[in-house]
Amino acid sequence: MERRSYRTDLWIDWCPGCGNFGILTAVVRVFEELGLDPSKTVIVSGIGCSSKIPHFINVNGVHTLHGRAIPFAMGIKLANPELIVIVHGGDGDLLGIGAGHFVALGRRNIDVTVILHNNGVYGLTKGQASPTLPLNAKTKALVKPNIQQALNPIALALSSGYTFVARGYAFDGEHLKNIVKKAILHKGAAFIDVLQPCVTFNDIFTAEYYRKRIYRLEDNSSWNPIVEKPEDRTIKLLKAIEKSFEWGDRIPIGVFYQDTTVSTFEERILQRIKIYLEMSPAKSSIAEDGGRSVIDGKRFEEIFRDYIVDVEGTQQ
Ligand SMILES: Cc1ncc(C[n+]2csc(CCOP(=O)(O)OP(=O)(O)O)c2C)c(N)n1
Ligand code: SF4
Repeated sequence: MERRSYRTDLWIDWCPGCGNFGILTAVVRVFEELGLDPSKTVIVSGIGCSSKIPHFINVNGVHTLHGRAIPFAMGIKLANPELIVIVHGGDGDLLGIGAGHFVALGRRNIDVTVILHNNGVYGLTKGQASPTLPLNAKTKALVKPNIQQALNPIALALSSGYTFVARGYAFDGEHLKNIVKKAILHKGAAFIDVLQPCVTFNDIFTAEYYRKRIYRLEDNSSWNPIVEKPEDRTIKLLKAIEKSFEWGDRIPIGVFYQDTTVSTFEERILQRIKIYLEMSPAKSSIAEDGGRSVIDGKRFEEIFRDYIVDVEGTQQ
């Protein structure tokens, strides 16, 4: 069988040597290996160097507003739960302006994969300090050292409720590919913090810096991040949070946490609206040909019959 090509032929305007290339390659290889249907796969991004990625991959793509990739992705997934939905964004996009949405996705545990291109700077707008750059760090793009504390993306994802949390490195392609694959196959909100050298504006977190420090969690045979029963959740979560603060001489990559015992938001909706999957919003007409919205009272009543409460507060 001929291998499907997921790359568009658009010219890529990332700087030569940028870590985004490694992420693009890893994602495309996963799509090839899984043989994803391009019409059922959607990449959603905000604004930034990293957010140009939907243009380079031959599946459905939406290049949205700065910080708004996650709400678009949540809407797409809930409107059509059959789709595979993947968000790409920078640390400025997802953890600065978009931080509230980042937390909301974790709390809901919607089956969406978020891939953070973590370069410690706002690349597209010329290197300002982003939410992951440590306090007092001074990159060549900054006039003075950074005046703000850094966020810990892994700890934030874990405490927000993401049920798959991992870290990859843009230039460890095989390892990153395996993580992306696991994240896409995971049922629930998945987050990957990808260390992505920005060769133009960040002269601290370079490939050389990471090469000396990165190690793989799975090389330690006692590391088991998978929650198999709800009773194990707290202990595994605490171990993962503790591990997420390891940053300095040694930087772990790999899966920090995976919990398949938590219901997804889609499953919770299904419990309340039995025909959600057959009649998800994407399968229901919302407007007439002329654009006038359609409110089908009968169908509405069918769905919400058990939930309609009259003004006196008695259930109908
Ligand atoms: C509401 C809004 N604020 C600010 C901007 C300007 N802006 C565009 S990209 C960007 C930062 C991108 O940085 P990051 O998200 O870290 O992505 P990178 O370019 O590093 O991949 C900013 C501030 C914008 N487009 N919209
Ligand atoms: S500015 Fe940085 S993040 Fe943007 S393309 Fe260049 S190297 Fe990559």
